[in-house]
Amino acid sequence: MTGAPTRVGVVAVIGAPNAGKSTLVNALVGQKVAIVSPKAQTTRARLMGIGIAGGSQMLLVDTPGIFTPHRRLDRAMVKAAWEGTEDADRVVLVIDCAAKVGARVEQVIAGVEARPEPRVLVLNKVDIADKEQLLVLAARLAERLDPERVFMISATTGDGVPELKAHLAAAMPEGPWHFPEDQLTDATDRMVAAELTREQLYLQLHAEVPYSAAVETEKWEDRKDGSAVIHQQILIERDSQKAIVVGKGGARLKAIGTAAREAIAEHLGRKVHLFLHVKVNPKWDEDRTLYQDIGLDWAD
Ligand SMILES: Nc1nc2c(ncn2[C@@H]2O[C@H](COP(=O)(O)OP(=O)(O)O)[C@@H](O)[C@H]2O)c(=O)[nH]1
Ligand SMILES: [Mg+2]
Repeated sequence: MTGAPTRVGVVAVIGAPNAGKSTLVNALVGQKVAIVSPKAQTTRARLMGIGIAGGSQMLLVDTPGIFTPHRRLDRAMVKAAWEGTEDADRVVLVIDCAAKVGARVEQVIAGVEARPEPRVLVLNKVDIADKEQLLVLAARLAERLDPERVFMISATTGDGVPELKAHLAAAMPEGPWHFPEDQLTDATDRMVAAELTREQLYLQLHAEVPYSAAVETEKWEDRKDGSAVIHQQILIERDSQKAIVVGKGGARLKAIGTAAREAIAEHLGRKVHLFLHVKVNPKWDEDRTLYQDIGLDWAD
């Protein structure tokens, strides 16, 4: 190494639900740390992914989307999203440029506009966007937000991501790294394991069921043979949802368990035995301890 200084800083990734924030955080980390689904509001808590480039360690805060909150859980999510941007060294505003700029996106833009942190504008999903529309949108938003830079990227194909990453790395203040080089996230394995199972609920269940579900890792045993035995509880609000989660002859729960087990094993790099239990608790949205488990503050 030369005597170049190390850098460390916080990058807050903010945007409307489904803009591609979690996909972008994973792309900047270079490995999957945040769960992703086509359904809006998959991300619930603030999660930090850690990206490294050119002597810089970037603490990437993946936030829940900004939207109009209704339930207590929704309020906690939106609060966590804005709090995630406080004192960030850079705020990355992610806009889905293939979608219409509707009221939800407007809400985020107005919120970012009012904040003092330096910002970078990211127009995501260029792989499916109309090029002309993209340029018009870029010009309009750049004028309004006066960002430090505008990037047009695809978080899924990786197009434009290295340029964005290099820019953010250079923008971080000098300082010693906060985490060991091989650490990719601040979430514990228990939390990531619960998130990976929750991701399967979003991918495999329809309609409202995943939104009214939570996953908790209840028990974790590391075996001598190197494998992990993990018990998780899937909390849902109604009996009728239990039938959906379990499926005919238990087929759906089995498929959820198989896919989640594979994802958790890949994350941990070792064999996993996963046991899922479905529990109906109409009031889990009002359970304070669960908020801690999923990394959210209780929002009154
Ligand atoms: N075509 C395309 N889809 C993307 C891109 N980035 C994200 N997505 C998809 O958009 C959906 C929402 O992504 P996600 O990262 O969960 O969005 P978040 O809610 O902002 O965290 C998922 O289905 C992603 O696969 C992109 O660059 N191009
Ligand atoms: Mg997300």
